[in-house]
Amino acid sequence: MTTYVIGDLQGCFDELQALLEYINYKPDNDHLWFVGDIVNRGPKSLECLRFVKKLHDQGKADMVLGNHDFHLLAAYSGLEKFTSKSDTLTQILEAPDVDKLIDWLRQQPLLVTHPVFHAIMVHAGVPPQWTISEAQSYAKEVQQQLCRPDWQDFLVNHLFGSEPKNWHNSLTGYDRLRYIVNAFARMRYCDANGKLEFKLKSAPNNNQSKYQPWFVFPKRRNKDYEVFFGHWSTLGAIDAYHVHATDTGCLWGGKMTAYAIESKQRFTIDCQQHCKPKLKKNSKQ
Ligand SMILES: [Mn+2]
Repeated sequence: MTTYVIGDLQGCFDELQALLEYINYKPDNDHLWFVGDIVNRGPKSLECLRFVKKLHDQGKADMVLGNHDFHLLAAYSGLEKFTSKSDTLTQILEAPDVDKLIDWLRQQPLLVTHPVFHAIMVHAGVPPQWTISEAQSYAKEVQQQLCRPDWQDFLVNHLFGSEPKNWHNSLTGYDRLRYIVNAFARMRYCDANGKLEFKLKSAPNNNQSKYQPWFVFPKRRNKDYEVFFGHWSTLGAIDAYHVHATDTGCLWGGKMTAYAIESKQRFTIDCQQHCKPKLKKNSKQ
């Protein structure tokens, strides 16, 4: 059995199928990890969502929620201020099976742990001050909230926003949950104590700022596991610092990645230009 970690799909369904063919994916033997941002911006978000759900229902795949997946949950819940011209979510919102798809999606985790290897998957990152077991437990707090019947109230009224920037275990309520979601699903840069910085989105450039990519801090407390993540398309294919970056920019005409955990092999295919939206790169995360 091979566990393949697949980078951000963002509606690039045809490229996903080409990638699975390229790696000779065997549904009965292999397991797929999807790093989140299954939907939005690309042309076939509905197909991507149905495909991942079907495999998950069969016990053949896991996913974690990314910021675009939260965006879909918000759009379904009527949060119009988060809909933008570049969204391609209408097809899902108008699909006959939308309720089932959303009800499944909102119960997905923020962190998945490999059953054998010391490896986890998150969408954006794990703050340097959290141990793996702390991260696992904080991720569950959010999942439990999203599994509650009043999940839409949490999503519409309390989830979105960039505060608090700093984590402390004494944080409570929605502030606590918002930091956890922002760290797992949006973070790129932070300081050594996990203070989040959202204005920076470019690739790292060796600057002397106290804000650095979340994974480079020497005293990071979660280096005992390999951390697989997506979200950061300008970062490139990094396999260092005990992390593996898998968003290689398929949406932007770059590559789509599958990383085989057991054999430590990275596979990529070139992506078609038609998946590339008419947008300035990184104009909005
Ligand atoms: Mn993302």
